[in-house]
This record gives sequence, structure tokens and C-alpha cells, in this order.
Amino acid sequence: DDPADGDAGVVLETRKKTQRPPLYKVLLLNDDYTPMEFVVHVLERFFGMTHSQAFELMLTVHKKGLAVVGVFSFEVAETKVAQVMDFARRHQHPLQCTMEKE
Ligand code: TYC
Repeated sequence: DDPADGDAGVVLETRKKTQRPPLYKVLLLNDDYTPMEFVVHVLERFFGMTHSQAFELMLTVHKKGLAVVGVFSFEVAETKVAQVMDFARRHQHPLQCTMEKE
């Protein structure tokens, strides 16, 4: 890069592209048996939603079949899914929660 080379001092960009950690969508799936109030409670308890936010998202899942509940790091998403699945199982509801890379 010596200006005597005739490159007029152009410095090539060698910086790597900024690395962001991969994010994971946590999805809630509809089913015919889990009570609506239970789903609302799950969303309040594990995703910090207000009652009206939780009710609205529950209805979206009920009508559309599934919805994204939130987007998290791998570790947080994995924990949320495990908490929801364990809570549903303990209450004998077939509620399903999964995660997928964004
Ligand atoms: N479809 C359920 C019912 O009619 C309610 C429901 C909503 C279940 C969302 C699961 O993720 C779900 N009782």
C-alpha cells in the first residue's frame, strides 16, 4: 500500500462482517384439547406477557394453527420450550411448543 505503488493509498477493507449470534423462534402450536385459559396462563408465566397480550396471541394460534411467541438465543429458547412442555405435561395437556432457527 505504498503510495509509490500507484494505488493512491487505497486501503482494502479486511474487516470481517459483524458476527451476530443465531436467533431462534419459539413457536406455539394449536391443538383441539388444551384449554384456552391454560395457554393464556403459559404465555403470562413463561413469556412475561400481559393478560391481553397473552389472550391475543392465544387466539392467533387457535385461528392460524401456530404463532411465534418470541425470538431468543439458543439457550433461552431451549429453556422456554422445556418449561412450556414440562408444564403442559404435568397438567396433562397436549400443548406443543417448538423452536426453529430464524
Ligand atoms: N384450540 C384450543 C381450544 O379450542 C385452544 C388452544 C390455543 C390450544 C392455542 C393450543 O397453542 C394453543 N381449546
